[in-house]
Amino acid sequence: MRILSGIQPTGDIHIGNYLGALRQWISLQDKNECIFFVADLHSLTVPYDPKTLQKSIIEKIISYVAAGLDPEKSAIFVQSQIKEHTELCWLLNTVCPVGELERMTQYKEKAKKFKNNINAGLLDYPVLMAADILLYKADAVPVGKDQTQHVELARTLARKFNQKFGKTFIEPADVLPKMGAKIMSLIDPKKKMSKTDAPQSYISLFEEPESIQKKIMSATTDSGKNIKYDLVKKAGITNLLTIYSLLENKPIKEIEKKFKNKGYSEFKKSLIKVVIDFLKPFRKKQKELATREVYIKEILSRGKNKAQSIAQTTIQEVKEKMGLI
Ligand code: AQP
Repeated sequence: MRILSGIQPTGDIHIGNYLGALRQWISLQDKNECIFFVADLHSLTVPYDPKTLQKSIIEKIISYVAAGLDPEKSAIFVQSQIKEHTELCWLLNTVCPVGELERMTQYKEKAKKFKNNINAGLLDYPVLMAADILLYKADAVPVGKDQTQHVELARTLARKFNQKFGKTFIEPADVLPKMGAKIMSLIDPKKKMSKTDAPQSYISLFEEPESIQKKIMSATTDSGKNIKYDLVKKAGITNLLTIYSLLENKPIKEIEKKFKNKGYSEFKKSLIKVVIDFLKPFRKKQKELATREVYIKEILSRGKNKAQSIAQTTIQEVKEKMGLI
């Protein structure tokens, strides 16, 4: 299968992004043709600092490799370096009903969060994402739960285009992890963990041990005492249990048993150790890669070449089908 996905350079990649998306990418790269990119064009739709964006893009590439993406197995590139993404976005705009975009959950949430910057790009984000996917005729898109609505739109647009202009695109499937598709904020466990929220709400993949300790110790829980998985009554503890279970690779039941009759503080202290130990090799690799500028450039250049040749072939086909010269 051809697999494709991306992450925006909007902030630090956190354990939610890792457990929802990156971890799947890493396990899929052995048996599939994988293409992963940094979604820099998407990140322009929310307030950002042009002076730090380039640095943030490169940091994401480093994060991908430090977390376990293998550039020998996966093509890795930067979205804005392949102009066909925006070209296909425009062409798909012409088959996309505006109503489909206005009902998108992410659009509504971001429009609320960034009230003073509700730009057309924010509304059009899902069409660019459909273009990202359809350009490479990807079979499957590994994402967290918040992105499934957008992958569904990619399928809708593929179908609409195929009906109007003849079979061109594959309808891509979304691939979600069984657990961890929606890791919640440490401050507000009713909200998803997000890069653009306050730093206390997430743990970055390269977070220092002292900071991990502070964030977990102050993570919101309920007023009870039991370490029990209960999405409705104990959202905070349930979120921490999920993180524990995924990082330790142990079933929730086993962790509940381990902490039976023990308090939240003991559980949190144990979780701190689990998270610190799990992230330690990532921090080490990230530091090493940060000094290897030439290697990172080489990865990007190889990824770009591969992406470009697929993208150019698809755009040519699409333009011909749409009657363009
Ligand atoms: N909390 C989460 N739990 C599981 N998966 C998640 N993803 C995001 N948050 C969680 C998945 O990570 C990938 C990153 O997507 P993105 O960078 O395009 O933006 P996003 O989905 O909007 O993620 P963030 O972290 O919340 O970023 P901001 O704050 O910029 O909006 C996607 O596969 C996503 O599903």
